[in-house]
Formats: sequence, structure tokens, C-alpha cells
Amino acid sequence: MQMTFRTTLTLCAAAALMVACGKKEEAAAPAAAPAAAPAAAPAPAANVIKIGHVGPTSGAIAHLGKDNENGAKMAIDELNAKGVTIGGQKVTLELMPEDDAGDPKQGTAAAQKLADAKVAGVIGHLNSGTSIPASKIYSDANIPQISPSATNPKFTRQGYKTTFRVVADDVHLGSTLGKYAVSTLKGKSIGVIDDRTAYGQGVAEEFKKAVEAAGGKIAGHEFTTDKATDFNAILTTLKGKKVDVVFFGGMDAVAGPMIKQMAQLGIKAKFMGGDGICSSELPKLAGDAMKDDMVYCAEAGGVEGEQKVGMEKFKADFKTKFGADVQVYAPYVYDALNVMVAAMVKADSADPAKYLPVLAATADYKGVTGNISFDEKGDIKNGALTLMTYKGGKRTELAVIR
Ligand code: ABU
Repeated sequence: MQMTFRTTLTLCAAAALMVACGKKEEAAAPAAAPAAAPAAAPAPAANVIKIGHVGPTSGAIAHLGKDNENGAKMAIDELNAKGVTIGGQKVTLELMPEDDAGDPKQGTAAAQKLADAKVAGVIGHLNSGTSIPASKIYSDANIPQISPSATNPKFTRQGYKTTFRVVADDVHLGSTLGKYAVSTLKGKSIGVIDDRTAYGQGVAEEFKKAVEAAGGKIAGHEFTTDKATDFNAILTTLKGKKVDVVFFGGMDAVAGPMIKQMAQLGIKAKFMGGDGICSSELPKLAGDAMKDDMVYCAEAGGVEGEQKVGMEKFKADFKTKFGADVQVYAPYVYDALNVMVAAMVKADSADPAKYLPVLAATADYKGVTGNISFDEKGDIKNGALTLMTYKGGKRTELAVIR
């Protein structure tokens, strides 16, 4: 590995390429050529640009991590098939997928590995709890990072020039869902549970603020973890408060069993959550306990009008390629990677020092998730939400809200 990287640098320098971490893919050669053999001419080579992707591809939310990773693979495969030219040379994009298991420590280890490999950019991480600590490592290494799904506001509020996201944040999610719980679902006694992660805690607090601003009442706030499986004690406490809406700040892998245990305890409340529960997998995780129009959640993005055609095509192509439905954020990963490569092409360089300002100035990139521009923090401008419910075990769109 070490040898390969040194060779890469030498070749890059010799070719004066403007391709960050571009390595020459050399044709297989014997380990030691006979001493008398004439020096062979270098084999034709392709310039490789490495792009990292990080998400939890193991653990309880591996289905979400794989969904994200597949979005990245789809973008890379299409770009390579179409052909990308940077610095006057045809380049090959190579995905470096890393698993952080949704764990902050494994997240920083994955980030350090990608920084050491001098990737040109990173798409990820999936979770706020991993994206936030990793963002310092990428900032220190001047590696652009676009998260397709981390929604905690802090992610883009640390003053790092390398940090971007292509979805709305938890302020937008929590405030919209809180208002909806009071104004539309007519919740009179609203219970809140959060999993104490950066995401779960943050979105729950924003939800509570919005409920109270809309004149609603928070009957109780209980706590769990992102690994818990038994919620009987906290649900019994909320049952005693006669809750008619339960909001959960956390992910679908915990929400599914929680919905099952609500049914076992005879709690008839509506169940709400942010984008972390709003997956195609939730009906499987909740089983028969999930009834039509019982669960309400929001994806932190949304398309309207003619742009829906592109999103539907993406979902169909994704299913054909991977044999699976999009969970939540694969299209956002796909767009994030395409936006990053578009900036490299426009800058005519994969060197972050050259393409980072172009990425930051992205203006109305037309993706499958809508038009992408970034504000001064690296947040998507004019971000949308899609309110969803589930009917017949399928995610069903209620409205796109800006
Ligand atoms: N936005 C929900 C899942 C990812 C996260 O922010 O932790």
C-alpha cells in the first residue's frame, strides 16, 4: 500500500497532473524483470480519482448504510460509463467505501483512513453523530465532505469550509413536524422519546419547541438509546399520561420494535418521527402493529412538479440495478457525488484546493432531488421536506414543504 502510494505520487508529479490522489493504474508486471531485458515502455494507464463514502454498512441500520452506498455506486458507475475528463485527461472515478457502523469512534477512524489515502472528496457520513466529529478531520486535511443525510444543525455550523449537506436540517424537520402534530393531527397530549444521539436528541428538542409554539402540550419526554430493544417502561409512563401522539427522535431500527410494543401495551397514539424513521424498511420492522395513517414522518428533501419524473426514474433504475427499493437517502448520495464531480470538471482539477471554491459556488445544479446550491455555511439553499405517512405498508407522500 505504502509502495503503491509513493509510486502514485511520483507518477502524478511526473505527468504534472492536476488530479488529486490520481494514481496510475499500471499493467501487471513481473516482480523482478530479467537484468538484461530492455526497459519496457510504460503501459497505457488511466488516471484514478478516489472518492470516499462512509455510512453504517454493518449494525442495526446497515440497510440504510447500504442504501446510501448504492447511491454512490450508481453515480460512480454512470459517470465512468459516460466518461469524465479533468485536466485534459480521461479519468476513472473509484469509490472507497468505508463502514462506520453509525458509531462516532469508528466514524473518526474511517475519516482518518480516507484522509491518509488522500481521497479527493468524501460523501457521508450518514449519521449526524459520525458526520460531526469526522468533519474536523476532513477540514484539517482540506478534503470536501458532503453529507447526504446528517441533519443535526451543528454539522454545518462549525465554521469549516469543507463541510456541505444536500438535505434540510433538524430545525426544519422538527419545527414542521411539531406544527403538524398540533395543527393537523390535533394532538392534545404529546409524548416524546429520544435515543440520546446527536440526531435523535436534536430533532426531538426542535419538535418540542414547535409543539409548544403552536399551543400544544408536551405530556412527557422519555429517553432510550440507539441500541435498545425494550421500551415497556418508558411507553407505560407515556400511556399513563394518555398520550395521543408519540414522537420518536431516532432511527427506524429502534422505531419498529417501539411501534410493536406500543400495540402490545394498547397505546393507540399516532407515531411520529423525523427522516431517521422514514424508510421503506419501517413497515417490515414494525410488522402488523403499523396501521395505515398511524405513522407520520418527513424526509429532509423533496421534489415537486416535473422534477418528480427524474426522481421516479432514479428509483426505478436503482431497483433494476440493486434489486431493492430506495430506503431514504440514496438519491441524495447520488446527487452529492455528482455535484462534487461536476465541481471538479468545472475547476478542471480534482485537487481540493482548486475545486473546493467551485463546489461552494455550485448554483442550481439540477439533480434528481431538486436544484442544489449551497449557502455560506454549506447548507442546501431553499431545502424542502416531504411529509409522509404509510398506507398498505408503503411510504406515501402527503406534501412537500419548503
Ligand atoms: N437525519 C437522520 C439520520 C441521520 C442523522 O442525522 O443522524
